[in-house]
Amino acid sequence: MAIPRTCIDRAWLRNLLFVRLVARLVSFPAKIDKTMKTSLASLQEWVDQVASHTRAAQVHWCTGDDAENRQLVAQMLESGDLLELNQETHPNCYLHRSDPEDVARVEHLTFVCTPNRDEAGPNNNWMDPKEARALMDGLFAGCMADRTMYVIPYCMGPINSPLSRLGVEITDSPYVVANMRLMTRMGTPALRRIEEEGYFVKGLHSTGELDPDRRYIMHFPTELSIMSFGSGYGGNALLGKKCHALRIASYQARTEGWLAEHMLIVGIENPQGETRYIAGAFPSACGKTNLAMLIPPEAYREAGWKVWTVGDDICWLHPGDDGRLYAVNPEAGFFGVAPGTSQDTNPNALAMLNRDAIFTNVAVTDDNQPWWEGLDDRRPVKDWQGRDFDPKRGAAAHPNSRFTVPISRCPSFSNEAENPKGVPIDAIIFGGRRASLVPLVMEARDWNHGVLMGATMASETTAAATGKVGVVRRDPMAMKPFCGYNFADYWAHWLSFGQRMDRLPKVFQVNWFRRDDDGGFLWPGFTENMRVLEWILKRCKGETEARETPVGRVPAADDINLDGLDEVPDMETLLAVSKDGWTREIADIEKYLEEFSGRLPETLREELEKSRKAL
Ligand code: GTP
Ligand code: SPV
Ligand code: MN
Repeated sequence: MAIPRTCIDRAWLRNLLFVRLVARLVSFPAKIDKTMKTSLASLQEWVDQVASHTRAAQVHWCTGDDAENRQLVAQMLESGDLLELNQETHPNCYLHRSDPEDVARVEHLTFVCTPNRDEAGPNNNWMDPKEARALMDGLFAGCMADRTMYVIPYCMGPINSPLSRLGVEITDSPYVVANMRLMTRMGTPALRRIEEEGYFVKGLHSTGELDPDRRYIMHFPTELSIMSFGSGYGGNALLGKKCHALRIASYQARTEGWLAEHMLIVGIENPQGETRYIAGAFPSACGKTNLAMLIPPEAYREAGWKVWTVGDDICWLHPGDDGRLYAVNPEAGFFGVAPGTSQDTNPNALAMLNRDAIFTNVAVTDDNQPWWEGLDDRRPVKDWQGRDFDPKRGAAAHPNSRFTVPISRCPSFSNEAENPKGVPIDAIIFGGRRASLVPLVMEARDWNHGVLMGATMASETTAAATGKVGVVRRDPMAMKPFCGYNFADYWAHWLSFGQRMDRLPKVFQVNWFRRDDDGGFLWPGFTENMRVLEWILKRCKGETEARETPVGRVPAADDINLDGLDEVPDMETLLAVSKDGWTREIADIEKYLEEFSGRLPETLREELEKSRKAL
């Protein structure tokens, strides 16, 4: 794919450069404020150089304070970037309607530009860093001529944690600033830490003309830099999130001996008051936010069980001195999927969405409240594009419509979320959307087998990325779109923890999405997932048995507590391991792993062979 694309880009790039040159000759020079805004020379130089290259009309250094935010919001209300929602029911809540062609991540336009192609691996689109840089420089030239350029210093992770990492995002989008303020620790404290460390990830972003043909998300892991052009959507534009905290961070983590993962972090407190932490990797729109803030079923609550939210999307795992893995959430907010969020499914999310939230691409009711499919049975009047709602045109809210809120607003927010050491992890779970085959829960034989489970997991694609929805694809560790280097090396890195640490978490695979013949879900999900978490924690403490199968250990039907469920699920089907089905699955996995041959760790092959023999 890279070769023809590159040819087109070159011709197009020449045209673009010519247009920019003419524009530059006929326009007046921008007025750039040359006062030093930071004591860090390398940062000041970069900002000046970008301001001059993009010909920004003004440069604004973000402090992150309330007055700044009020001013930005006022300005966006005026420009139409934000619309006010019902301020009586939803104080300080706003709606952003994006360009209809700019509603999700664009995996086909996302590149990892390592010095050589093999380092990026078959799991990434690759472009030569020099070529990518030239392409992006062309796009950015003069692109902020009539716009304000915002400089956003941010910290990923608790501001006082040695595990946190710093970055600066430059953007011309006030919507990005407002979201980064909620999603990261942004502003003056972050800038002070950047100046002390003298070291940060450089992210350059412009919404450009929002032209899907001039849209690229480029990563330069060896240079700790990101360049993103042509999209204002979350994962493409909030560069601290997927671009920094996963793609760049995973690359750094490999050389530094830790892991940057697409995982939620949740604490489960038992009736004895003891809290254990679980990290869970589920692909985009497959249930991380919901699991991170679930409220236990009534019988569990009465018995004294509690659930504490540490993070819902990204998890940095570091080895501790005690041989355990410790997790921090690098984010400070949620950028969550709106559709399906309701009082029944996720009351904690609903409770934090009635103030201080930004909604993107949801519908609105007749009294201007935000609305989406699955919320309740009110009828929306305007759809996500602001048109009169007409069910013939599809859903009222975009399937990937989202909310942004500070994590501290979550009723189940954990006290430990700010712990600079992180929280110790007892179990890692891998989950995906599989209509058949994968049982409700299955425990790995050991760490190496757990890595194989993660490396070979698959899931149906969702609306979180552009492209077809509902297609089953391999999504190793839920990192297919986010790993900043070759998956084969990434799996080897995961395996290496087996030798280095003696109190590793137990590994499990779960599947909330198995369906019956009529297409309905076999497992009630949401709050009831607590029942599976309880079994997982019992296994971690050696308090319950499991049945050995060729592909992992499953509970006996009556080992999952079903007390209080209105309808008894079909546990036999939910826990079945089909010999034929798994034989086919393993053949398919083998084919997939062949893509990585030459670099694939031998241990993974051996683990797969063990399962095959046992079948
Ligand atoms: P990203 O933010 O894209 O990374 O998504 P996520 O993994 O946090 O997914 P999220 O929790 O937002 O859930 C995505 C969709 O799946 C929502 O529509 C949920 O209502 C639905 N969902 C979540 N958990 C369950 C579950 O246990 N069962 C079923 N049937 N649906 C679920
Ligand atoms: C995902 O797609 O996994 C998300 C939303 O969490 S985004 O920030 O766009 O990546
Ligand atoms: Mn995600």
